[in-house]
Amino acid sequence: MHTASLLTLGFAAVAAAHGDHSTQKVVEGPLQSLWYNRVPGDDRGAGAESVFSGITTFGSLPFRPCLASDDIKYDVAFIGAPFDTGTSYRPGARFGPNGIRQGSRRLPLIGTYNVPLGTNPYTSWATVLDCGDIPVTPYDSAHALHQIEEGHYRLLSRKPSTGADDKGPALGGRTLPRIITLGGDHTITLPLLRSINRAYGPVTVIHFDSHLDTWRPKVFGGSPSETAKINHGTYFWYAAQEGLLRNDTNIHAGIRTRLGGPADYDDDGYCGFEIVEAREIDKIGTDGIIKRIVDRVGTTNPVYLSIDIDTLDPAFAPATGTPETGGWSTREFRTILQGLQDLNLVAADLVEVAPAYDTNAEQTTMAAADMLYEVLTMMVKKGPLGKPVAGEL
Ligand SMILES: [Mn+2]
Repeated sequence: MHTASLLTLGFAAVAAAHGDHSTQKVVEGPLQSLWYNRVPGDDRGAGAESVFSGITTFGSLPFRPCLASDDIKYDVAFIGAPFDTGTSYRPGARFGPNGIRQGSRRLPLIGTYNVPLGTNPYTSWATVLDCGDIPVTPYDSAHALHQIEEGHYRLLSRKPSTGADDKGPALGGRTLPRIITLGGDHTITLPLLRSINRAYGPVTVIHFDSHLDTWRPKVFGGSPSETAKINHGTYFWYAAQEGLLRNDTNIHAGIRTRLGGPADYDDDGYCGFEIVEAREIDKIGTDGIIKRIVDRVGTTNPVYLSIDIDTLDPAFAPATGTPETGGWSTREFRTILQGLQDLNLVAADLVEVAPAYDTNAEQTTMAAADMLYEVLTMMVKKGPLGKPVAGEL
């Protein structure tokens, strides 16, 4: 008798012994350790695969096709926006969502408890999912931005898993889930803020970047068309024009770009941002950077957090569209992010990861994943939003 037949007979015998006549497979026996290839300390649910096998999701979180069904509920959702037709130098950020997921594979190994923040974002109250990517055309930027806004709003506007029936004290608002978007070049933040605006009205923005991104369209090559005017250096100018930013509460941090001239800062003030230069860390340290941000944005305003991976020095994150030397280390940036744990973060993005320029050690995508792990942990530590929404919902 063949080995395969012996195995089949053995399997049937086990099923019969348990009186199980259903089609469900019996998960026991000598091969179980082969079917569930997990390492000790992996605290994800039963059935999870080892961190180096299976389909890649952010931090090995469960994948659900959230855009296909409003019945899928979550408290925090990761979604990709694979768009890079707004780049001015190196393209390739359309592969950012895929790259960040690959760089995040190791997150659950050993355990997911965040020591500095004292929270485990995987095993606390929140349902956290990877919802895949928004379908984005590479041929038509204007249409792509529309796709990103509508895809994001579809995820943002449904009831969360937890606290869905909690009513805010005013405006008939209700609790919303939080969305973390994997870019994509930085242009995507404009449609993401348009979606946020529909739910919350104008929000406070914390913008980590080496560049201002508030430039008037004329700065970028004469703007041959309306579509070309909206790109990864001008989107905040448009966001300000459209009233998406809450006045006098916004801040850039990590800035160290060259300028067309000092007048660029005038435009920036017009857009409602304060500026923390990257080099300020040498004088005021991470505590000083954190204080400047928290003093500016407050702890009650709904805050949108946008992280350009080029905030980090190219020594730590070389795989990005427009790298600038003189940036923070991954240690410094993680400490700064952890210092924002008391803020009212409603959504976030991490953009400009272009994996084709990375090292074989996945240096940039690993850094990006770790920054988002800090963001996820802060959101979970803060608890359900429980705030009224002032927009169309
Ligand atoms: Mn940038």
